Amino acid sequence: MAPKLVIGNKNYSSWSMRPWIALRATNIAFEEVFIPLYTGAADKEKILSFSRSGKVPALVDGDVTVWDSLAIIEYVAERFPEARLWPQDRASRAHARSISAEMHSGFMALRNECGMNLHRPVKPVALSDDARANIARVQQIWTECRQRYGKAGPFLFGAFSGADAMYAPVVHRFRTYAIEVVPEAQAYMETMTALPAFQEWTRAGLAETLVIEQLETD
Ligand SMILES: N[C@@H](CCC(=O)N[C@@H](CS)C(=O)NCC(=O)O)C(=O)O
Repeated sequence: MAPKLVIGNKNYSSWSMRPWIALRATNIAFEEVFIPLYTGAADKEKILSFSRSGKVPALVDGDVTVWDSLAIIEYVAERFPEARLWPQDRASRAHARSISAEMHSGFMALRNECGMNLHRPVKPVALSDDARANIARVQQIWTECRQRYGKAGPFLFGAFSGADAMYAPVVHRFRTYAIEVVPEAQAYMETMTALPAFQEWTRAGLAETLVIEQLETD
């Protein structure tokens, strides 16, 4: 039986987007379970019925439940090795895991000030120094990856990997908040934007009509 991926609203849920893109871009069959976020106790109970963390995403694969985006990507990489979600070379794999963990545990200012919201009209926002530093660091990560692995393909490590999935929502954030980026970052954003899985998520997010007031930003 195909695993179930429990996700929130595609317009807003950047954590849901990461494992969803990892699965879809590598053609792994899965069933999607959508639970709207921040709608009240009933939907929260539904999330809790899948994951006691009370958060999405969660992946249910038979009697195994994995929650938290990066843990899901790691599980999927192990469960479906043919998907090659991490680079084959050990050093490159260590690099991919490092930048994925860095994304998972950091970039708080960018996250807080530029929340993912696909519907938001494209326009700049006043940013704190911390958010600017986060933006510079993301571009440094992307540029370094492209310089080191660019010959092998257009993604961060040449072929699509879990690291691209972890940074996918940032591509939306940079676009929506009209962040000026260096040419290497621009080229990488174009690669991600052209990825069919990225486009499918985006179309579905834009088709959603549910507005979550607390996630709406200027
Ligand atoms: N560290 C978690 C973060 C998960 C998270 O914060 N999910 C948000 C949606 S993007 C959520 O479930 N919020 C619902 C709630 O807190 O009730 C991960 O990587 O998956």
